[in-house]
Amino acid sequence: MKRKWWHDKVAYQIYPKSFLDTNGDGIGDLKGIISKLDYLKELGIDIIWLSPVYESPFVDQGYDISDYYKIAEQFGTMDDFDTLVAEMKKRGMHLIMDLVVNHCSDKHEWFQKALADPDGPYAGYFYFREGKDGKAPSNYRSYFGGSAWTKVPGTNKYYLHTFAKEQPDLNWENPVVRKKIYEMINWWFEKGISGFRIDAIINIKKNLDFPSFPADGDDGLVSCDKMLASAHGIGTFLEEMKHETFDKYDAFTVGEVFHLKEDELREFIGEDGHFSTKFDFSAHVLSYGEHGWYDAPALDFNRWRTALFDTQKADLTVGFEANIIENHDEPRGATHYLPAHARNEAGVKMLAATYFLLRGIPFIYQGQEIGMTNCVRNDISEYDDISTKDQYQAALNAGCSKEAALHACYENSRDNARTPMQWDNSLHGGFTTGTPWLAENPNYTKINVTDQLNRPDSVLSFYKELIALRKAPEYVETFTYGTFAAAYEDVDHMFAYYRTNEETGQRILVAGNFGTDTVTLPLEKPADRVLLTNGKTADVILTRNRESASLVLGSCDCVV
Ligand code: ISL
Ligand code: CA
Repeated sequence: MKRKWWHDKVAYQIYPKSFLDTNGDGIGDLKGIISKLDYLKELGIDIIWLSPVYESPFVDQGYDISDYYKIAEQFGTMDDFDTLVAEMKKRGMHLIMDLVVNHCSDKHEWFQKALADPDGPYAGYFYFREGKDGKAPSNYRSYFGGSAWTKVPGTNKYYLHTFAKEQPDLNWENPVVRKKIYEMINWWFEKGISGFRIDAIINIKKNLDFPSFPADGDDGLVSCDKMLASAHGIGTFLEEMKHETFDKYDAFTVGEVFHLKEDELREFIGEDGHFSTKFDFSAHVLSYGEHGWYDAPALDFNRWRTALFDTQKADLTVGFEANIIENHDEPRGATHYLPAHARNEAGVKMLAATYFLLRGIPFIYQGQEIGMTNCVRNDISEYDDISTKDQYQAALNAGCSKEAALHACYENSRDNARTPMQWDNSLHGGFTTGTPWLAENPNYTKINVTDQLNRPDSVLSFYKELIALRKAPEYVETFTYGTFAAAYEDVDHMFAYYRTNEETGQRILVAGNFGTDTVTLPLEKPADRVLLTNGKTADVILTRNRESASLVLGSCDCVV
């Protein structure tokens, strides 16, 4: 396997709006990020993924871009951005931006020109189609609810938006559009960034017949996914983009790739794949029910473990996955993946160690490193997110009580991840001196960075040790390139696997007991040493008796 600069790196996602506000307007900003670079460097972070900071009306928190060449005013200036890049370079860190090119904002100049002249060239930047019998061209539901087609005023035409109506889909079939996108990408590379996280990229290839499908809900609509699944040939676009942009800069790219078609893995993340890596969403999709996330089933440990392990097995000879337990679209891992009895510091550390040492590039989402949790709200008005409002309404329409609908939001709302970063125990968790754009989680008094920096047994200190271990010269080869093999799969609530360096024979067991009972695991041979435990060393008993080497793990114990 050809070695790449990013193979052994650790990445961290920043959601700028909620990270740190330096001017008291209640909105996080670039200056806030710059002021925390030393904190991230200390933690051991190499790559920062910055969620969108471009000019935007913020209908979908910046994932609706009105100017790809400008920094949103509330985040700062282009000078601030250049300073961020320079300060990161000084620290040997890499910046990757969010590339949102399936759609732009309806306020983007291109869409405004298309509206002004629906038969002119700019209409060809989007999907404008004639209505059928006074209705939309087909029965697609957008991801944020309602039809994915919205009427172009004063015409019988509709435009396609797989997300909100303020996010018209860009027409990738149009070579002019593709060329403008590639120019923009290269313009950012010239500023010194190292790559991109690529948003909703599976959506760029449409089935141009736009056929209707049988409805999958009472609204008579069908998920856009159905149309996307019937579209073929995305690889041509992705190869062209890579050739015109990423390849020229030896970039690190991570695709937001859902619903990969069969046999496409190598094409996407193989040695010469479209992307360096893609996020493993096999666990995330488990939190979708039949109609979205409001009717999601409770997380089943075995399904979760199987999903992650299947990804590991499939990837082994192909490439690298980007491993995550959180991002800005998902609930907090400390709440979502941990059973009730494990929602404590020991449990959070166990979750950290078990996902972090899987084969692939580990990503940490802001606040995850201190074990931030989901947030209880009493009314839907306390949420901001467009998708949360849609799912809440869908729940009510389906006959759920207000309490049940709010509970679903507590479990799965994207806003759980978007509450302000909890820096200290001062008002608003030290995020702002003003009023935060989204109310903070009141548990900042207990869960915050300052407290954890001062405590050697904190979740934050554990993450530091974990990152240092992953990069330690004597183990980095095994953790980066070593094989993955599941272990003790027959033991209830045991998340365990071996990472093995086939060349040196070094073999490292990672095990976490997510169950309530103490478990004794027989070992093939006595272990040389314990590299890391979650601070409960007293309960982790390694029996070194030659005849019966075994490992005893109490509830929430983990050991490497
Ligand atoms: O249903 C999905 C795929 O089948 C969705 O999960 C979808 O792909 C995902 O929500 C895309 O998310 C990204 O693009 C959105 C934005 O709201 C999210 O924040 C972003 O991560 C639109 O740009
Ligand atoms: Ca601010």
